[in-house]
Amino acid sequence: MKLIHLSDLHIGKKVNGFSMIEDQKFILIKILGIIEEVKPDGVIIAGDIYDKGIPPAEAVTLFDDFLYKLSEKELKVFIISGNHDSAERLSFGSRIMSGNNIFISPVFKGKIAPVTCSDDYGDINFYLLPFIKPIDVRRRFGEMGLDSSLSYSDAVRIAVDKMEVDPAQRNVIVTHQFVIGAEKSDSEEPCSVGGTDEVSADVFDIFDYTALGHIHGPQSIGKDTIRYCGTPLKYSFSEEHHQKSVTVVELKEKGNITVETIDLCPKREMRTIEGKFEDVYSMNLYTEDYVQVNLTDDEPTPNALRKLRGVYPNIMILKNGGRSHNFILTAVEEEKLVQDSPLEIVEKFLRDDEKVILTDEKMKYLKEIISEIWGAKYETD
Ligand SMILES: [Mn+2]
Repeated sequence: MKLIHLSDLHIGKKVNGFSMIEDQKFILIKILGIIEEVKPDGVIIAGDIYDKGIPPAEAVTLFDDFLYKLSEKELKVFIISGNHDSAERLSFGSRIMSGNNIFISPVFKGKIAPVTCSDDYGDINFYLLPFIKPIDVRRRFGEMGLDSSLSYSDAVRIAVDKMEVDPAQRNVIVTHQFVIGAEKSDSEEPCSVGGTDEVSADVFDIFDYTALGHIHGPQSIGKDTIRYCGTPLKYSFSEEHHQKSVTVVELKEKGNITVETIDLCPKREMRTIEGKFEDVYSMNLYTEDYVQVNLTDDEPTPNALRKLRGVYPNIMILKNGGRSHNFILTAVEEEKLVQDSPLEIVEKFLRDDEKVILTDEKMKYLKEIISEIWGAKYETD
């Protein structure tokens, strides 16, 4: 049985204020192309389908379309909810969809029954474990007398124990947790202080393949068969050197399993450009990539963002002014700045950068000056 393992689509996500929907649409089409070629028997999506519990309409439309195209193929789809999803909303209609070979984890209620499929080598059980917290396990297994000291590791261990997995068969778990040893990036939900949300990899020892979601860089933990496939797109500059991919898993007879990857090429890359303003500006390499520009001049360059946008229309972050000024502005913040009135801008600057709150008297004085410069339009806030 051949499987394609995906996770962390985060459909509807904004990165530094930029909507990723066009990039997501593009990459999902690429993924459908890979599926067309590989002809898997199943597609796994290991959580964080959406970026928000209540995703924007365009995100739902895009995912609905993707799911429909998957359903037209001869394959099964296994989906779980991640920490970014609402388990209830994601599983809407799931009992109906299971009739069309689309299996979505219901809200965690305790014992998980597998979805069993078969191939020439026998049965394969798919356990769909949605993202869970210790509190979910304590609530569902009240009779065990678990208290607030229950760790993530033990919570997931209990959830797995209750599955009563038959080790003689082939078993796949789809899960969305942070496994100890995984290398993080900046676009995951901030992890708990001191790593309390970490789960020990040995919890998954009983499974032939552990299809993980949650961590955004593709990586295996300890062995090939405990694996994060990673996001299909880069969602932060900390990921600029990642090679995003889909994971292809082939299970033959028990114990015979191969794991490979197929690289994904995005519509727009995400990368950092560093140098003096004149050099960066005159490179004249027009690109629609998402860039962060670090200007290393000693002094900030006036209107740098506006000028650079001619060359890098999708500039996301500008670090302007080298060591002496740590002036960081995202493009969206600048746009907001243009819309703000001068009074709001001065007030914000004094409050955030200088830690000064204006007295009524000073505010009045400031308004007078602003109105003198720009006219009566900005007299009131
Ligand atoms: Mn995620």
